[in-house]
Amino acid sequence: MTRVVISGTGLYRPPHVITNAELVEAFNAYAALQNEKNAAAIAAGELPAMVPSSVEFIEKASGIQQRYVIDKQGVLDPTRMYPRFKERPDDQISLMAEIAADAANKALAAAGKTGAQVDMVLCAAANMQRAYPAMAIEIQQAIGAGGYGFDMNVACSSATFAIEQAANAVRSGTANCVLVVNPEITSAHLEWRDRDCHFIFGDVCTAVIVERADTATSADCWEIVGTKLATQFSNSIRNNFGFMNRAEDSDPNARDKTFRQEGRKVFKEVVPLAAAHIEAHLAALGFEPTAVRRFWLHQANLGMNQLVIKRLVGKEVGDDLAPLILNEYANTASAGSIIAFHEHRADLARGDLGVVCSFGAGYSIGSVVVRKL
Ligand code: CO8
Repeated sequence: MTRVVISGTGLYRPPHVITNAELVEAFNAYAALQNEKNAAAIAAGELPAMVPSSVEFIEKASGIQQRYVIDKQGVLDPTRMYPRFKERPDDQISLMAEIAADAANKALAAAGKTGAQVDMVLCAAANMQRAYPAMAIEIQQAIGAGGYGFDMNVACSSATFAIEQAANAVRSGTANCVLVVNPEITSAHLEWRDRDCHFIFGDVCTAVIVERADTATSADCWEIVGTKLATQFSNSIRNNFGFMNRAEDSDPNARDKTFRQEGRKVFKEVVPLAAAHIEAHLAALGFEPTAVRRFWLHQANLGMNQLVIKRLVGKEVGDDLAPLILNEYANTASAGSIIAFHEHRADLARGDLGVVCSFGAGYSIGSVVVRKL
């Protein structure tokens, strides 16, 4: 069978940082404005007063210390509380394709490939900028790729699910060199005015080159030993934004049209699912979890990742086994585990085994077992 490798990765990191202190200051200013505006209704018991957020809570509950965003001013403006993007004309590259091309070109350079050698583009992300044409086709054009492209969305598991599609396409011969790209502009679909979740997400884009092992020239190749995907329906993480909103005469600004979740429930339900998934995947390939040199896990919550690893290896372990990037990037939806893989693999040796694993809305879990060549 054709052996398939990941031969390069790339990362687009937005120019602006929002620290927890800045975020909380903006949220609390927004809450004070709302309480002032609704003072009479609050006094009459018709509306609850908004409660301030806190840096201590955010760091303790999630491990997040800051996040990168494409636009900072709009998010931190207490009279707005979401990013401000300029609408672009149809003949200009779209924002999502622009950041995707940036990450893609970096991944191509790392893999020693040109855009023209790519014959399949998968744009895999939790949100797409528009309905059509597919983002992947615009990205295909931006990097000068041939073949074909399409979009896919499995929320936080989009990247791992796309890596399996890429590996299968290469194995079956329908593609030779695949770009998987994950432009996550989460700031546009995060409810920055909701204290329960305003701290969770950040913007970023990751890219991965998946190709035949016999065409790969990169000095940093990772054989895809196996992939395993699983989904199980849940309403615990949900966003009802969609093309039928207008026909339903629903309020486009209603709370259910942006990200919402029952965080504690997700935490409790997903930790055992993710640990069992990884364990079963490794067992099917003939490996014990203790044989794994590194786990590049989905980056939603520090405590969640610690628990998944504890279930797998039976003890508390440090950052070396499962490096954390969410302290710097926050939750970047499908890009999180790929950022961890991108930033924390240089120290591994030939033959080392690793697992990239995502988990999130759906629920969805995807694992990719890799070995350094
Ligand atoms: N400041 C101060 N206090 C707060 C705040 C705040 N900001 N927020 C909540 N509190 C209070 C609550 O009111 C509560 O108070 P009380 O005890 O008096 O009722 C207390 O703190 C505890 O609240 P929670 O139970 O909500 O807090 P948790 O300890 O559970 O922490 C977390 C909340 C951090 C959200 C945590 O539950 C978590 O991380 N869960 C896992 C979530 C997860 O993994 N989600 C999946 C990721 S999302 C995904 O799959 C991608 C979707 C697509 C992306 C779309 C882009 C936008």
